[in-house]
Amino acid sequence: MKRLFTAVLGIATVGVLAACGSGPAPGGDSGSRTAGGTITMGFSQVGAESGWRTANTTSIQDAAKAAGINLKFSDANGVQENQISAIRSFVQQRVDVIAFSPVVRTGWDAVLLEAKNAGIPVILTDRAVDTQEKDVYKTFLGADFVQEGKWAGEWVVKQYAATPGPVNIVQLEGTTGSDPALERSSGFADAIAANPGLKVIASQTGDFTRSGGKQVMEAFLKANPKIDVVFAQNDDMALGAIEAIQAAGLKPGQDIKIVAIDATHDGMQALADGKLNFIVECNPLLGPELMDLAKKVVAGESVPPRVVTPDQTFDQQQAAVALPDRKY
Ligand code: GYE
Repeated sequence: MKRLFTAVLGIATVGVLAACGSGPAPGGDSGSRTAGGTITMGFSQVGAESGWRTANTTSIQDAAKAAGINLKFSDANGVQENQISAIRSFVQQRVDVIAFSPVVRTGWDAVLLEAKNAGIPVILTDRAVDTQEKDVYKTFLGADFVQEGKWAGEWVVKQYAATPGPVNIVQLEGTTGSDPALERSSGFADAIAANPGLKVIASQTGDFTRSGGKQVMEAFLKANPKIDVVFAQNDDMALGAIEAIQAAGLKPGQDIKIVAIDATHDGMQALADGKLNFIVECNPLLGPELMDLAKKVVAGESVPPRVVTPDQTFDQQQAAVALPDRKY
């Protein structure tokens, strides 16, 4: 009976250790959890390419502090290899949980398997990955990018419902190979297919940056005598495009209509000022929800495999009303 009890106790202890997330460390417990039970999270951020990203970083840092989570934050400067090294170093440090916002969708299998084999749970934040591997992340927290692209496209469809085509659209894409660029492109294309007069005459990446948006828009304006609409896959590229349109002697929001995604403060200001026509929101304030999910995952509790953050849309009047209370 006593032996049975010891065996049961042994299993229970292993269970508790496994539930801690980092699991029993080979060669002794070098786990990063302090005696007080503080959770250590390694977070690998894409970079600081946009207003959205800056708001997202602040949200994660503030939420970690508020939740009492020890955050090891690493900025990859838009380079996938930097993210892979950061994640590897989090594995070596035996953090309790790893979260990251993948710069592109592919190429993560090896490092995700390393984390899995080390018993460290991973949470995808903001962007998804493509992988055939099983159980390499616990959950994916972020927006529905296809829906965002669809809403942007539906606005264009509605705007030009009574206009005989062709309506010439140029698209400023986000970072090539990134989840939001791929999905926003496909959602937008699906929506505008409703009216064959709507044509995407040029589409190129502006890398989600203001300078990228400006540069690509300058080239679009030189190459195309008639541009009716710009679809910018984020606010920063739309703001860059506004500069290029003004420099070409045209009125953004009037001569050329602009629809964007994010609804950051600067984008909303441009919308309220009439330089932009429509914005689909993408909420960057993922920090509090990420910390909740991290606590659950580390405690061994189950979490839904996908957590979608809700978004809304704004026209010029709605932007003017919403601006004073905007948190980002
Ligand atoms: O829309 C863009 C940022 O992944 C949702 O990345 C994010 C996107 C956001 O640089 O501004």
